[in-house]
Amino acid sequence: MGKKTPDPPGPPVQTRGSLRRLPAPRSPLAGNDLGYVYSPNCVPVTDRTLGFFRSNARKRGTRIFNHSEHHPVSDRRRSQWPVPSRPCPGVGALLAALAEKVEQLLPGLQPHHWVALHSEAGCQAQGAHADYDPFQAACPGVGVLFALEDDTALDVWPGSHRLDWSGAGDPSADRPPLAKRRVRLDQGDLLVFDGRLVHAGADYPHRSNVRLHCCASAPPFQVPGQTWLLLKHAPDHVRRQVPAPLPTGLQ
Ligand SMILES: O=C(O)CCC(=O)C(=O)O
Repeated sequence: MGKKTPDPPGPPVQTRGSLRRLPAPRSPLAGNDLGYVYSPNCVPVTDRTLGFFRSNARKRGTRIFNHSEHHPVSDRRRSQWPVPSRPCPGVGALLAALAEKVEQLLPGLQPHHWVALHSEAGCQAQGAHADYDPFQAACPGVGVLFALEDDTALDVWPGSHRLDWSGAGDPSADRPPLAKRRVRLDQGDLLVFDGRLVHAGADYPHRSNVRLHCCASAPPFQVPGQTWLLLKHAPDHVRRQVPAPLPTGLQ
C-alpha cells in the first residue's frame, strides 16, 4: 500500500463517504511585504457627513480599550459608535463608494461592521494588537481605516502580519526587531491592512479626531471575536520582534 499523503490544513468537511479538508483560506494581503495598502484621496467627505459622525460618535459611542505597555490604565478617551445599517442617504453613498474602492483594491472583499471611532483631545496611544487571530497562519480578513478629517493616524509594524505567533518552526529568533511606522492620513484617505498586522490606534494629544473603521472579508463574513494584544497574548519571540513603542514625547 502506498504512503498516505497528510491532509492539508483547514476545516474538516464531510464528502461522499470520506472526511476531507478544505484548503486553508488565503490571506488577502499575503503577498504584500508591508501588510497594508495606503490609498490617498479615495472618497470626498462633506462637512455634513463629518458633523454627523462627529456628533454621534461623541454622544453615543461606547469606550473601547485604550491602555498600553506604557499606560496600563485606560484614559477612557477612545470610543466607537456602530454605524446604523440604514444610514441617511449621504452616509449610505459614502459607505457604498468605500465598498467599491475596497473591492477594487482587494477583489472579492466586502466591508462590514462599520464603526465611527472617536478620540477626545489628549487621547493616549493604544496598546499594539492584531484584529484577527495571529495564531492562525492564514487570515480571512483585513481592517479598513478611512480618514474623515486631516491628521488621522495609525501606528503599524510593517511585516508583522507574517510573524508566526504559534511558534511552530519559528525562524524569527535572530532577526532584527520590526520598526514602528506612523501612517498619516488626510481627509478622504484610506488604509487597508492585513488582519494579522500588529497596529495600534495613535495618540491624539492636541485635537479630537473621528474616523471610520470596518472589517472586510469575503462572505460569509467573519468578525474577529477578540483583540489580540501583544502585551497579553503574544509569545516571547513575537514580543522581541515587535518592541513596545516609546511613549509620546520620547519618540
Ligand atoms: O483608534 C484607531 O484609530 C484604531 C483602533 C483599533 O485599531 C482597534 O480598536 O482595534
